[in-house]
Amino acid sequence: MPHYKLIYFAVRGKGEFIRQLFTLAGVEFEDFRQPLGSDEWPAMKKETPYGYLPVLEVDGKQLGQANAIAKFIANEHGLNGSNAWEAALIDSVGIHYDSLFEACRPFYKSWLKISDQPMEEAFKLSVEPGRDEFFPAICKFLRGNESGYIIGEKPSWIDLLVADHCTTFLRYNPNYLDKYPEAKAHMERIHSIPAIKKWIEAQPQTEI
Ligand SMILES: N[C@@H](CCC(=O)N[C@@H](CS)C(=O)NCC(=O)O)C(=O)O
Repeated sequence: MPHYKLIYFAVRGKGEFIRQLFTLAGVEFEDFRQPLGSDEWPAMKKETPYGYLPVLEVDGKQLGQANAIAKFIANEHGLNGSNAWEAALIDSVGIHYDSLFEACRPFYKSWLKISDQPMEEAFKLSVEPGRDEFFPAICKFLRGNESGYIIGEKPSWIDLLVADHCTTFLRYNPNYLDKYPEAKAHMERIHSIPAIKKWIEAQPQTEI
């Protein structure tokens, strides 16, 4: 088994679903959590493939971009759908999610205090419109799939990504998913998978 080192910040953000993916796959990994706002980050940033975290090191070789990391692990461990069609559908949801993540960036910046915009304003002006672009398609997938997963008959990396997003914004605003009950039920379903439940219970309860 290769040595996997997942490098991310000490929050959930775009790293937690990958930690959960390793957990679901039953694969050991080094869970490196860089403290937020540390003086080391600017130098580290220059050493990453794209200037961002997460980065996965596999026996010292680096892979950047959260979705590419997730697909790599998921492909190796049966968590990227059951065939090429399902993998493509999962990919399409991942690309759709990237728009929501970018819409949420002003909120994260405000939370990190690297922008002057009040969090409440970022939530109203950026997160809520992003949510309303994103979740109708997710709920449609969920209504059309008896398995309870977004795509296919078994959990995939996209279930973990979407469920973790829901955790963040339900913590901020318990009404976040009132218009999208299928997504809320999905989050609860994913987070009650025994391995995931156990993992979450052992983690620090960070806001983002
Ligand atoms: N497209 C990248 C975006 C990753 C990203 O935005 N990472 C943020 C944390 S969530 C980061 O590294 N921020 C530090 C910085 O910009 O210096 C991905 O999906 O992995």
